[in-house]
Amino acid sequence: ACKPHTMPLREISTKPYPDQKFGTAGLRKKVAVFQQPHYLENLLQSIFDCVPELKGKTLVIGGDGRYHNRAAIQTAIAMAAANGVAKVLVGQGGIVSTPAVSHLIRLHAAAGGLVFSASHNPAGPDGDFGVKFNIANGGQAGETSTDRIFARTREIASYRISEGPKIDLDRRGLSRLDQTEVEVIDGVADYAALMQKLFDFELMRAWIKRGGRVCFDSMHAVTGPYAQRILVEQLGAPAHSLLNSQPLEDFGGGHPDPNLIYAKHLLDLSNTATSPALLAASDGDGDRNMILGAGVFISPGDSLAMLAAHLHKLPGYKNGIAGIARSMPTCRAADVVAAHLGVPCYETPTGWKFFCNLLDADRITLCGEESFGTGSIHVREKDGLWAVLAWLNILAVTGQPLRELASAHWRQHGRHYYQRHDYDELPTDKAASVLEGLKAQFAALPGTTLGGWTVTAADEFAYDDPIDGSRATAQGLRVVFGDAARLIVRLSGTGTKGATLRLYFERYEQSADKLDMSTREALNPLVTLADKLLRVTELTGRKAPDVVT
Ligand code: VG1
Ligand code: CO
Repeated sequence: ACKPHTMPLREISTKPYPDQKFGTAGLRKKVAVFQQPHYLENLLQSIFDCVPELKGKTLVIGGDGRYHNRAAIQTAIAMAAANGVAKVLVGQGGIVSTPAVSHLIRLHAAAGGLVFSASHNPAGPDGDFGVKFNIANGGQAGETSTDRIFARTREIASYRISEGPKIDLDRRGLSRLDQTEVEVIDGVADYAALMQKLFDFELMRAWIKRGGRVCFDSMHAVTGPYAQRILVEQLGAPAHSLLNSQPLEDFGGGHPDPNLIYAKHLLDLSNTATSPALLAASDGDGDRNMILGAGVFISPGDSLAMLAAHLHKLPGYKNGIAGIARSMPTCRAADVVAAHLGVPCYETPTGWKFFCNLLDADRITLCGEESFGTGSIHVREKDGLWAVLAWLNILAVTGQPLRELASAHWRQHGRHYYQRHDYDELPTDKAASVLEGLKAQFAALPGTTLGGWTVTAADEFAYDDPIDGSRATAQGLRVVFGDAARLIVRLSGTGTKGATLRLYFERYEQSADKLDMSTREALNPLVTLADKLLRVTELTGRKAPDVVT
C-alpha cells in the first residue's frame, strides 16, 4: 500500500534543514544529522521532485557499506516506489562502489543513481554519512541541479514513502514493492565484465603466473569484493595479495584514504627487498587509488601523466587518447604529456563532475586529480580499481618495473615535485582570512621575484565549461611562477567539521641532476615562500599542517 506520508508543515517551518547543500562530492554530514527525523526523506523527496525523469525509469542504489547504509537504502527504495520509479537496482548487501554505480546507470540506461557514501570520511555511529546523486550519464549531478534540489529541501511540506515490507538486501533476485520492481544484484559482476573489455586479462594472468606480485589494500571499505573477484578469482593472484578486504560498517576504525599517511604500511613495504612489483590501496567508496612499485611512490599527478603516455598499449585504448583533463590543483605533468602527444589538456575545478561534460563530448579520454583520483571515459566517476588494473596491465605489457618506468618518464618529460598540506577543522573565519590575505596581494604580485621564482600570474580560478557554457567561480587561489612552480590555496568542500584549508605546492625540474631529489627537499623553498605570503601560523595559530600528502 502506498500511502503518502505528510510531514506536518509546522515541522518544516521550525526545522528547514538549512544545511542540505551539496559539496565537492555530494552531501556529507555526521551520521546523527542524517538520523534526524525526516532529514534524509526531505533530501530524497527534493531529488524526486526536481528530477521528474526518474518516474517510470530505473534508479540504481548502492553504498560503501558504512554504518547507516542499509537503513538509508531501505528508505530510498520505499520512497522510489512511492514516487513512481519503475525499477530499482540495488547491490547485494547494499554494496556497490561509486564507479560501479556509474557503470550500472549507463549499462541499464537508468535515469539516475544514489550512492550512500562519505568516501574516506570516518564511518560508524559517530562518523560521517553521505549521499551522492548521479544522473543518466553516470556522473554526479551538476551544480545547477544540486542547487535546485537544495532550494527544494527548504520548500517541501511532505514526502511520499511506501509502507510496504522491507527488501531483503542479502538475497539476490527480483521482488516488488507496490508498483516498483526491485532487483537485488551482484554489485561486482557487471563492473568486472567492463574491466575485461578494457584490459588484457590473459597477459596480466600470465604476468602473475610468472611471479609478478601485487598487494592491494581495500582498507575494510567497498573494494574488497571487487578485488577478490578480479585480482584473485579472475587474474589468479594468491589470496594473501589482498589486505583488509572485508567491508566493515566502521571501516575497522580506520581511515580509508589511500595516501602516504593512512596507507603508510604500503610505503614501508615498497621500501623492503621483498616488495611486490605493484602495491595499491583504494578509498571508502572505491573511486580513488594509491600506486606504488618496488622502491617508488607514484604521485597521483605522475600517475595521470604516465598513464596518458602508456594508455595506447592497453586494449580498451588502442586508438590513443583524445585529450586529458586535470583538476586545477593537480600538477601539470599531464600537460607536458598532452603537448607531446599533440592532444588538448583541460584544467577544471576540483570535483569529478567537472570532467563529465568533456568525457560525454569525447574531448578527453583520461582525467585525474591530485587527491589520488584517476579515471577514464569508461564511466563518469573516478575509478580506483581501474587505475590499479591499468598499471598492472602496463607492467605486464612493458615488462619493466614501475621504478624504471618512472625514471624514464622523468628523463623524457621532466619531473613535477608535488605536495599537499591540509589544515583541518579551522574556524571558518580564520580559514577565510588566509584566502583574503592572499587575494589582497594579487595586484602587486605579478613580476615580483620570490625565492628565486618570478610570479607570472596570481588569480582566483574560475572555469567556463566549454560544452554547456556554465561558469564556476571561486575555485581556488593560484600563484603561478611560469612553468617552474605553482602555489595553490583552496577550501575543501567535503569536510564535515569547520573548514579545511588546503595548500598545494608544485615544482617542475627538467635537468638530469635534479630528477632524484626528495619531494621534501625539492619543495622546501616553496613552502618557506608560502609561509611569508600566506601567514597561516599568524592567522590561524597553527604551527604545522595536520596532514601532508
Ligand atoms: C576532495 C578532493 C577532490 C575529490 C573530492 C571527492 O575534495 O580534493 O579532489 O574529488 O574530495 O573525492 P575537497 O573539496 O575536500 O578538496 V571522494 O573520493 O571523497 O568522493
Ligand atoms: Co571516494
